[in-house]
Amino acid sequence: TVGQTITCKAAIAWGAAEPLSIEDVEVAPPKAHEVRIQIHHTGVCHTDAYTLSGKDPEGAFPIVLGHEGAGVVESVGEGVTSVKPGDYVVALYTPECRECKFCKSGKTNLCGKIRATQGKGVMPDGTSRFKARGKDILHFMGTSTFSQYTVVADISVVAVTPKISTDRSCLLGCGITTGYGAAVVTAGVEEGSNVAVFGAGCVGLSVMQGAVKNKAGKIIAVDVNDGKEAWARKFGATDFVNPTKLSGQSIQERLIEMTDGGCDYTFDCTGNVGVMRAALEACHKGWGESIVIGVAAAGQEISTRPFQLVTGRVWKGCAFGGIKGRSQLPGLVDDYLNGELKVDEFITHRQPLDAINSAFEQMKQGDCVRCVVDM
Ligand code: NAD
Ligand code: AHE
Ligand code: ZN
Repeated sequence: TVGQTITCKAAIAWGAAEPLSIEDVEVAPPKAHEVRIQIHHTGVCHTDAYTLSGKDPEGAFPIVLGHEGAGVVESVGEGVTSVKPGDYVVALYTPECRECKFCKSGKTNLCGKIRATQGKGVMPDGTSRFKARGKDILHFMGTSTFSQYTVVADISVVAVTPKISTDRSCLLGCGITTGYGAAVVTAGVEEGSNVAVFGAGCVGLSVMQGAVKNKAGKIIAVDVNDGKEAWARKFGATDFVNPTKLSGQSIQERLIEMTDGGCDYTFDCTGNVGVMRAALEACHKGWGESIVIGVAAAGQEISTRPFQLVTGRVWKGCAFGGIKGRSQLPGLVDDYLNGELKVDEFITHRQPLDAINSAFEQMKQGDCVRCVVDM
C-alpha cells in the first residue's frame, strides 16, 4: 500500500448536527513530512460533539472528526525521521515542531508551525488527503482519528512503546493528558495546596489525579451529578460538593469557607462560563489561580469584577494540559506502565466504528467517562 491510495471506512460528518455516516473514504499517501497511520482505537471527546454541533467557529463540513486516537504507522512521506512504519503512535492535535517561536519559548506547548492550516481543516500544503463520493473531505485538529487510516503532519504524532495497548494510549491523546497536565504542568500544584475541580468527567478526574501526584492538600470535586462523587473519590478527591444542593450559599462562598479563605488552585472542566466565574472567585486572595480547560460554545464570554484580579487572583487556561506531546507523552506512558497513572479506569463504554453515533449518545449521559471506539 506504500505510495498508494487506501480505501477504508471512516465516519464522515457531512453537515452540522447530522449523525456521522460510515462510508468508504479514499486516503491519499503521505506527502513530504507526513505520516499515514492505521488508527486502531479512538476516544470520543466533547470537543468532537462541539464541532459536530455547528457551534465551533472553526468547524467546517464535510469533515472526518476525532482527535483522541492511537494506532500504527503504515507509511511515511519523504523527510520523515521521527517515526517509521510499524511504530505504535498517538496522534497529537497539539503538535511540537521544536523550531517555531512558540516551541522555542519554553513558555507554552502551543506550536505555531501548522496551526493556520490545521484550523482550516487541511494539511500544511493546503490540501486534503481524504476523498469520499468524489468530494474532498476536511481534516480535523490535524488528526481526524474517526477513519481507519489518516494522514497527519510528522510533528503531529509521537511513537510510544507497544507495551501500552492502543485502546488505552488513545486516551492520552486528549482527555487524560489535558487534565493531568493542567494540574502538574500548567498550575504546578504544590504540596499541601487546596484544589477545587469543577466537573468530574474525564478531564476533571485527570486533574484530580495530577493533584494527588503533586501531593495537594484538599482536593474538592464540584459536580452537579451526585453520581460523580464515587468517581471523584476513586481518583483522589477528599471532598465532594454538589453546587445545586447548597442552601442560601454560592459555590464560591462554600469553597472559601472550606479552605480558610479560598483555594490555591481551581480548574474549570465543564466549559460553562458561569462555572468559570465561580472557579475564579473561589480562589484565595493574593495568589489563587484558576485554570480554564473547558471549551465554551461560540459567542460565550467570561466575566467577573476586575477587583478579583486586582486582589491577586490569576485567570489562565491551557490546551492539552500544557503538555508537549512529542517530548512528554512517552513519560506519561511510562507512568501508566509503572502503575502510577490511571488510564484503564476511564473506559466506561466501548463501541465498534459502525456504532460511533451511539458513542456520541452515551457521552451525553451521566454515567459515561470515556467511550473508546474500536476501528
Ligand atoms: P464530561 O462531560 O465528561 O465532564 C463534565 C462534567 O461537568 C460532568 O460530570 C458534568 O456533570 C459536570 N458539570 C456540568 N455542569 C456543571 C456545573 N454547572 N457545575 C459543576 N459541574 C458541572 O466532559 P470532559 O470530557 O471531562 O470535558 C470537559 C470539558 O473540557 C469540555 O468542555 C471539553 O470540550 C473540554 N476539553 C478541553 C481540552 C483542552 O485542551 N482545553 C481538552 C479536552 C476537553
Ligand atoms: N476551535 C474552537 C476552540 C476549540 C479548542 O479550544 N480546542 C482546544 C482543544 S479541546 C480538545 O478537546 C485547543 O487545543 N485549543 C488550542 C488551539 O490552538 O486550538 C474555537 O472556539 O475556535
Ligand atoms: Zn478532546
